[in-house]
Amino acid sequence: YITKENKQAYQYLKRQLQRLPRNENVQVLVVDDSRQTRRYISALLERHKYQVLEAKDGQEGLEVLQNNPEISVIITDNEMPRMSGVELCGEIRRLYSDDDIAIIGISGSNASHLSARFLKNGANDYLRKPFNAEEFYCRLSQNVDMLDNIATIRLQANTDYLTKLPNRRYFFEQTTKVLKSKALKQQSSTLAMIDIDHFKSINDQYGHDAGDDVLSALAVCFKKFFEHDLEARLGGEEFAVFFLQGSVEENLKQLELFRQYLDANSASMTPHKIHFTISIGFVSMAEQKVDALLKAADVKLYDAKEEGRNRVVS
Ligand code: GH3
Ligand code: MG
Ligand code: MG
Ligand code: MG
Ligand code: MG
Repeated sequence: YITKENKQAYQYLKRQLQRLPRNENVQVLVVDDSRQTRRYISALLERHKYQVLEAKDGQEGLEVLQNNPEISVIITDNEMPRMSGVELCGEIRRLYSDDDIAIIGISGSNASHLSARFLKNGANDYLRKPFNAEEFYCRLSQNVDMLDNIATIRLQANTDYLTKLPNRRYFFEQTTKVLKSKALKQQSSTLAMIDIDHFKSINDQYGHDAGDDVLSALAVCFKKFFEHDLEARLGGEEFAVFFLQGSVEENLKQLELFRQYLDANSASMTPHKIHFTISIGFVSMAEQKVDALLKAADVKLYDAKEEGRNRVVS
């Protein structure tokens, strides 16, 4: 489940997984009204394997940006027809965070205040033409490093270290956003709380590391079964799924299949061949606070435990 906020983070992850030289996955947009300058800057970028897109003024730059959401760096001239570079900066910052897109202003103008105007309007850096190619590469690379660092930290802040599932913090942030947009339309929300049965005795019998293996194995299944929904490890051996698609009946059926699948297959998922089961509390209601949804699901989960575990209660 990828949100716009995590776009950069996942791009970073993708780059790491594919082990591609970094630049090959970095899209740079060059905005300049002079075809000659555009070509010169693009050639510099291509020499270092960056992916390059071009636009001939700010207006076109915005259009290219909207059609290419993976662009992460914009290099822009200032004096251009229709929309200047400084104006373009302002527009981009209205639409995109500086955590996602870096802007480098470039101009041949002698106006000494131009660098300040670029920076005040949201540019991250500024170069005077003619510039030295080495300096150009260094500044560009530092800006890409900064974006990568932010992406890494953001991903780590949103991910549970053991299971690599989204964590509680991410779950609350994202569901709160979805609930806010649903509130306007008076729609109901569907959520499940999932808890491993007798997990304490798994730890007691096989050790804490084996318990961790169970948590990780369960997380892999979560990703498979709830690919299009928002699943998270809330803490300990408790998980939640916030459904983003399907009818209530379909969601409930999917959870029942998940429960059955684990009951039948969990024993082959870990080195110690530990058979484990889960209990599930399920709710679907018009509610605007995720806490309230979780609380309601927790009541159902408690019932599932009381009624003998390894079941879904709605
Ligand atoms: P129930 O069926 O009622 O849910 O019983 P339970 O034993 O699963 O529940 P209980 O809340 O009594 O115990 C949960 C245990 O989960 C206690 C805690 O030590 C363990 N636990 C929490 N986080 C982790 C973890 O990250 N790794 C491991 N191995 N154990 C954990
Ligand atoms: Mg110009
Ligand atoms: Mg418990
Ligand atoms: Mg438990
Ligand atoms: Mg528990």
